[in-house]
Amino acid sequence: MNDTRRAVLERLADGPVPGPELADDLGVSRNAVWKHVEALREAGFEIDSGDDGYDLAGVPEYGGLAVEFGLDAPFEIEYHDVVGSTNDRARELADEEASDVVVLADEQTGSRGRLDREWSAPSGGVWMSPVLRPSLAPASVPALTLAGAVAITDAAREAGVPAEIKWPNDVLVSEANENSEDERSESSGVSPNEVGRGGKKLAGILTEMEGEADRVSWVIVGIGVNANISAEDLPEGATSIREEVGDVDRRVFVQRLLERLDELRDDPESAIEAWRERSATLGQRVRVELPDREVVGEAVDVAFPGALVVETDDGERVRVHAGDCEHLRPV
Ligand code: BT5
Repeated sequence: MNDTRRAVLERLADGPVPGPELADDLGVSRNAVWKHVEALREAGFEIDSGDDGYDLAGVPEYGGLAVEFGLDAPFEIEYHDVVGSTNDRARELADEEASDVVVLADEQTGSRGRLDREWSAPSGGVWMSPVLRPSLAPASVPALTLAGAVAITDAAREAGVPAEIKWPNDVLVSEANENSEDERSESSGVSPNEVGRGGKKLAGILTEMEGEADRVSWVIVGIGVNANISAEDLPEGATSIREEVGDVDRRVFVQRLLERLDELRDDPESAIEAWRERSATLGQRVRVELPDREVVGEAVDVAFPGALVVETDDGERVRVHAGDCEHLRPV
């Protein structure tokens, strides 16, 4: 948001203020004040003009200015009703040197998961891609995925959803309250009855970056949360905030998520510590699919900058840096 417009909003939020006073305080013309007020009205803010001056009577439910208003983190929001992929749009902005901009959409028509998998993103979700330029070494960037997962989990818990994190990038509602029959799978000599994905998937993260060997240029932490969406509009095995507890105020949800991400983004150690506390994976028997093999054992820790430490049945400790992880039932 333009700084003057932000200042106009902040003044109006404190109570009615006459136009001329506002113009003097902000050092702009009365005509400029009027233009800002009109632009804010167009964006959905209800601004009354009475005898006492302009007064803020209502904030739009969702959208760029709505999220920026009252956001306690230094992000600008670029909002779209519909976009192909927020990550793709964020990459364009990153190429134009943008920083601390968040692409936010109500609906995506071409969104991606990891390894170019399809990601369903119907209207009602929280689909967002912050463009960050962290002061981290490239090798530390995976910690930002963990920070994103912590931020999603905390925002979801504040909304009443008992969310947990599954390594590396899923936020789940654990199957304690769910019927997991449909989530079992077969492979690798483990009985299908032993296997569960660990719960229903509420959110996923797709982190992309550009940089040189010793310097990060940008990182995009693409975050998809199934917010106000019904189960029939999502793939099997998915859940949403609506399904768990009813619709959430997405404006507040996005604000909380970004404020938490902002706290953790330059502090990978805290992100990892917070991740451990919210993890559904640690202590579980897991199977991790790697491109060339699979690792089965107990997930005993997550190590900097985000590797899963698995203790195999013959006592070997293996660090896994990327892969798909399944939670197995105890033998
Ligand atoms: C992910 O991939 O979980 C990363 C998803 C990232 C999506 C965000 S939305 C904003 C930003 N813009 C983008 O274009 N992407 C990011 P992965 O771990 O590979 O999981 C993908 C798998 O999840 C799919 O193969 C489906 O099985 C399942 N899936 C697809 N859509 C889903 C949904 N809405 N909810 C839960 N599961 C889903």
